[in-house]
Amino acid sequence: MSIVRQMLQEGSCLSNPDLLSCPAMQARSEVVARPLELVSDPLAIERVEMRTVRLPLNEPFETSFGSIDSRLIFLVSIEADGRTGWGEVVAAEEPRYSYETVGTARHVIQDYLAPAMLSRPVAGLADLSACFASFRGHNMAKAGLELAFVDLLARAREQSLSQLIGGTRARVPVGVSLGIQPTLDELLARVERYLAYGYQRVKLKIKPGWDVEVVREVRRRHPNILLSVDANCAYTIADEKHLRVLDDFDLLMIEQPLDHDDLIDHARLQSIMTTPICLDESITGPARAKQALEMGSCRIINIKIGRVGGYSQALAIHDLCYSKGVPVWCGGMLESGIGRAHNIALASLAGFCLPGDISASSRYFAKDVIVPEVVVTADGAVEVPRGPGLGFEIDLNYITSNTVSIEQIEGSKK
Ligand code: OSB
Ligand code: MG
Repeated sequence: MSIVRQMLQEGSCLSNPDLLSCPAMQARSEVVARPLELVSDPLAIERVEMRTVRLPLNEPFETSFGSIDSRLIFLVSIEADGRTGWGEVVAAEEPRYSYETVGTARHVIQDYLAPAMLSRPVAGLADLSACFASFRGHNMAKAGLELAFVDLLARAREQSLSQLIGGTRARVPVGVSLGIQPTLDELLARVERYLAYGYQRVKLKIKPGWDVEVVREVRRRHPNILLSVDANCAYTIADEKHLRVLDDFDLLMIEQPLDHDDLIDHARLQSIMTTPICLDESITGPARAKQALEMGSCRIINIKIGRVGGYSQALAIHDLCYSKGVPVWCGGMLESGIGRAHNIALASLAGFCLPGDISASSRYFAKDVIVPEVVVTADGAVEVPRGPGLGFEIDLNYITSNTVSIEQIEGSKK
């Protein structure tokens, strides 16, 4: 039984405005045990490859900041000792969700991060973070390289990513994120479809003009589902009265209602709403997560490896939240299977008790870049792969046939 179902059966979550009171989420005093050795034998990276691949989306994805109908996927691979590790930079083409773009990430990797990574052997994850630390920001660019490094480390040890980072779940609960639709009927049809597939939680993208009435109707038709909303920063504190109406719908959470860098107004909004606020865009690293929790800006955190700058930061936020009994879940960025495989590993950690935005490959693309594709079970879970590294094969032929650009950065001593 999933932890969510368990929490629901205990009757303590949806019925209780304060998720922290769920028995499953009581503060843990024990230290999180993790086999991931932050230190490893020094590894001389020989080459970094950056590649962009255009994958059409099965249908347009619309949020409060715009609509896209294809995804320019940014893959990075690194080579050492005859092995290749794969990562994904989750930046979009335009600076809307975040200031980073495919273009800024390419520049920062090409001119700063890859040269730093190639300049000397890298002795583990902590050393890689240190190598990047003097460059400010550009978390998605840093994370892309870090993901590739962690995949390489896992392959070299013949461990799965999940094993390497100390994951405890064999399967992870998943939900679906549904974009803004041209009509309410189209949204309702998608809600039905994804519930029938088994997804354990439905998240609706909202914006002014597509919010209260939409949520009311979905909730009326589905009184018992786990339902949440994501505003992607579309409101201000001046909308507080309007947002409070959402308290009527027994939502699991409201994600990022206000501006990305405003923890103060989020704290004010949380103090007058019973629905837990979940922060996404605002949480750019462990320090910001600590501030948000101390200020009461949110009660749930969405962790995205790209947004926070890599596994090391994602693990630190997880550990902080786990020790405080704050639920976390794994967000998504419409990744290809490569980024998705990393998300599955992250979501296998103990604190990820709420369903992640980790949908089946077929929810996004006609065909994915990995084999087998990610599938969702009829009871709304994704199996955590056990094979070495990502645990999926890379479909290099398919990647090559959709490649838009490739650049290689070589180390000095080949
Ligand atoms: O805010 O969580 C978000 C996609 C792109 C950018 C931001 C977000 C999203 C999603 C989709 O909600 C999650 C997914 O299924 O990958
Ligand atoms: Mg979000």
